[in-house]
Amino acid sequence: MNKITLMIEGMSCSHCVKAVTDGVGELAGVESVVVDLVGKTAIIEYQPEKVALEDFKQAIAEAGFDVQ
Ligand SMILES: [Cu+2]
Repeated sequence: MNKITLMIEGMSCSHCVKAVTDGVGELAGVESVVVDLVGKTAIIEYQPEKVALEDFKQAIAEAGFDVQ
């Protein structure tokens, strides 16, 4: 299991947090997602053989936000 912290720009409310959490959370191999609206972070625990940084970036972009 790996753990990564991403910086996310553009989240402004709990709906944004939910969009990011759901978008990343539905990826195969993701064990947990904790999004901090104030800190602008997402802490993701994942199985590195199944999913990678590019997948997180894509899912977050599809939710409408940028990874720094
Ligand atoms: Cu929002």
